[in-house]
Amino acid sequence: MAYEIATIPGDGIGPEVVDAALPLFEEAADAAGFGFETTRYDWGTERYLDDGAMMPDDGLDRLAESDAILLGAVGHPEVPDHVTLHGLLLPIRKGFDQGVCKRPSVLFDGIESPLRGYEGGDIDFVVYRENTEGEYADVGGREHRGFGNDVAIQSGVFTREGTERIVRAAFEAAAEREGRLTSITKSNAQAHSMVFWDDIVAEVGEEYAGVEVERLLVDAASMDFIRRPEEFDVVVASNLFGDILTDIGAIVTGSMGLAPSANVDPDGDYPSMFEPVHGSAPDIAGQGVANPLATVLSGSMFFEHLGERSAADDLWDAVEAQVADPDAPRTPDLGGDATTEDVVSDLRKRLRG
Ligand code: GGG
Repeated sequence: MAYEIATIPGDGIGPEVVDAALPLFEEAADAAGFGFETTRYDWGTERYLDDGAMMPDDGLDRLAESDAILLGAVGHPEVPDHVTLHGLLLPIRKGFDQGVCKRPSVLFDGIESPLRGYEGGDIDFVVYRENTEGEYADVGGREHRGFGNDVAIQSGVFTREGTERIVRAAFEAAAEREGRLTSITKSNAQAHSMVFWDDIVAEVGEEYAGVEVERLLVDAASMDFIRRPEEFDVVVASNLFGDILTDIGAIVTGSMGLAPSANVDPDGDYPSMFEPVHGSAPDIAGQGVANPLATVLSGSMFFEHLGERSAADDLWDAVEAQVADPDAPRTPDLGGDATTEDVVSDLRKRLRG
């Protein structure tokens, strides 16, 4: 069996972490007895600056041939972020109906949380983020530009189908994990969309009697991700809230450089996409010190998604063992002075056992 993996290294440190992680994926696949081919798409802001588009018109058609997509990062200091995001990342998430975004936050042994008194294993939750609509819907516009009375309108879009599928995916995950689900909204202020969300959580929840449901407003949740992160198990949130909260989840578990993610089409009609949560980090791009671990863990998530459990576990376990080892190399985001390549060489040895 050979899978076809599309890679989009993208901008900034994206190519560094993707190039670092791919040989490790090969090690894990070899050991598990399967192969994969990669097709690299050099789409991103350099292309935009040359040709005026982040990806070609038939970009999605080309990606559709693959079994999964590995994305590095999107964002460039010379181009506004809404241009780069809407030119590459969001069209893939929306065009491939990747409505379920999974973002685990795990405090590994050996990693120091900025929160006092937390040790490895104390924090372990996963955020289910709605991923194709909500506050990220491209609905709105600007009028009267150039006049003093200009106006901007941006609407959120919450469909029953989109909300139900993320809520159901989160309930399923909670039923398999610790049986606790936290739904995060701002229903007190957004009395249409977010009360609709609450209604759907209540409806779907009737099918999951064993799952205990907690509801939090996003302001309280932001506080509680810091005050009591150990109490969360599965969290479900809208697109924007999920994006913001997972940065908090990443930092309380040590670093953005350790946070992986999966953008999944639950129906399997299109390839799902896997990416580190971090962005392009232009401040450290080109220095060879980007932390590749979030990308390696994202690779573990895509192997798991493809049903290759052994390769997925090998990658995850190798990262866990590395960060638990006080003598192992660490990149500067984890307090060390190692390079990306140092981390990869060490992981390669661990994968070879
Ligand atoms: N690793 C992908 C990346 O560059 N993410 C940066 C970002 O701003 N993403 C926005 C989002 O996930 O909604």
